[in-house]
Amino acid sequence: MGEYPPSVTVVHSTVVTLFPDLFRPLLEQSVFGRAVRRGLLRVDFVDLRTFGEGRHRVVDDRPFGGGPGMVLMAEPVIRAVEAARARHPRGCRTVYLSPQGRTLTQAMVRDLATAPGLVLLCGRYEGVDERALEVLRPEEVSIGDYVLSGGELAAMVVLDAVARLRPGVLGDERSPAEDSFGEGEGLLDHPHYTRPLDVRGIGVPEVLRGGNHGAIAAWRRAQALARTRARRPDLLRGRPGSPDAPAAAPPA
Ligand code: 6GU
Repeated sequence: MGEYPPSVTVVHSTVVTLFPDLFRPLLEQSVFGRAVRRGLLRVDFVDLRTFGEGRHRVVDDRPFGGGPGMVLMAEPVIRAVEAARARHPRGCRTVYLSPQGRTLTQAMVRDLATAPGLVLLCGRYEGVDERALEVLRPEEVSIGDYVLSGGELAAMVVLDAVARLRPGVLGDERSPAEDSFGEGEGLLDHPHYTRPLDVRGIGVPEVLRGGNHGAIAAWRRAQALARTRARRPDLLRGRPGSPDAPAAAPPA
């Protein structure tokens, strides 16, 4: 029903990582895998190890100043990202996945989806030598306030969220405009039910069993609003009709 944003352009992403194999399940399974097989999406990899130093292709070293863990060295990261960028047209965007980044939102996903290509840099260990970031100037993105052992899972989150905005990826009958945080309402989703009618004595709301589409739509909207108010009141802040919204202008 809803329209896809007309400006969605990302088809091709290149991931810079020490662990390309971690992405295999995403690329082969389910919605994402089907889109890749149909040629709606393309994900390539630059193996950071290839750009390591010496016979052992070393990519990390101990931090100046001491402390635990290892730091990814600047040169291998710079060369790997430059190699990845060379595979994309001008205007491609580089995202460094890191807990220090801006927390990803659906608005950021929609914006990233307009890029002519994405280069996703996955960190590991304690992070990347700051000078690589100074040279590459990537956009730094986090997926939430918790710590993962590397950027790979976060890169998969970005890939999935961007990919499903592309026409055809979800299948014909669905549109991301109807999502929670979608273009439309920015509300949490309403509850869903399927067969059978009775699950351990719990039924299905009567309104969903009649064919009154207006009543169904109204019920779903009310449920979405009530859930959002209960679970994520922050999403309602500033909306018309919410307590802290600016008062409506008096009639002239
Ligand atoms: Cl993007 N990377 C890591 N390592 N941890 C995270 C994250 C990213 N986002 C949240 N936690």
